[in-house]
Amino acid sequence: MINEVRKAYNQAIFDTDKILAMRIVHDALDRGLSPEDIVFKVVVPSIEYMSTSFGQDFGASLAQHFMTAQIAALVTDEMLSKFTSPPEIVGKIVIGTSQGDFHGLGKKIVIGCLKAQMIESVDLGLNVSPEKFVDEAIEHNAQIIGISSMMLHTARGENGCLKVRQILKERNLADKIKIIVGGAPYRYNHDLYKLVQADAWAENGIDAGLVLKKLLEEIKQ
Ligand code: B12
Repeated sequence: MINEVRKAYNQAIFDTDKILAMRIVHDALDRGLSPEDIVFKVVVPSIEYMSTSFGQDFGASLAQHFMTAQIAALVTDEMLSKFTSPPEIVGKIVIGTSQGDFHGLGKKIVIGCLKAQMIESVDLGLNVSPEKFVDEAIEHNAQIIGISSMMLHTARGENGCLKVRQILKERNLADKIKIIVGGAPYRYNHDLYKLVQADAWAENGIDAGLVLKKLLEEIKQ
């Protein structure tokens, strides 16, 4: 059934038909597909497919990308509220997009993946200042700060991860709070996370959960 749903959803997205896309998702739920499967096996692959087509100029327009993001955000929000409750939380992260960056979909997907992996996430939203990342981490007693950047200048810029690192050092928190980064620029340059002084990066939400669990272990030691 999953292939059939994915194909129908992709076509609806390609036609930027939000109503049809939502109907396909709801029908799939009624037919027994789990909210997790809908996010990870239908929505995420569809975004990746659109991103690849965009990169390779297969005819997908920016408007279609925008609609993919809009519909995916809508579906993801609804599905997240239906995710099976995890039995035990293993750690906590505050996560947002870096200052000046309004690309929020990747972050949303990461939060969904982390939720499924028993990591509690506090969504700080878009365009988050370095001070806010640190203040909120302290406020929520989070061990990890997650910074999502889709543009090179918001990843490398002086109001991104580098500044968060500086504030953590100034407040003597570098051993207690770790930083994980992610987003398109890190996928193109796997060493970029070191340049911006993060502790780690992850390519997608599933990997983010695994990397986070390692960071949590390091903090405990
Ligand atoms: C959709 C989109 C938009 C939408 C955003 C909608 C939304 N609500 O998010 C809109 C149309 C609004 C938009 C606007 C702009 N965009 Co735009 N956009 C894209 C596009 C096509 C796809 C991004 C996306 O949603 N990808 C899908 C998600 C799921 O992937 P992802 O974000 O990478 O997330 C995954 C991983 O990276 C990882 N991850 C993400 N975050 C995190 C965080 C952590 C902690 C971890 C561990 C992992 C992780 O896990 C995620 C799930 O698997 C990209 C091109 C591309 N192919 O990437 C351009 C792109 C990012 N945009 C770009 C640009 C330039 C802009 C604009 C400046 C355009 C303009 N002139 O106005 C504005 C900037 C607005 C701003 N200030 O932020 C450029 C950036 C270039 C650069 N090198 O800096 C790109 C690369 C397009 C291009 N080739 O030129 N954009």
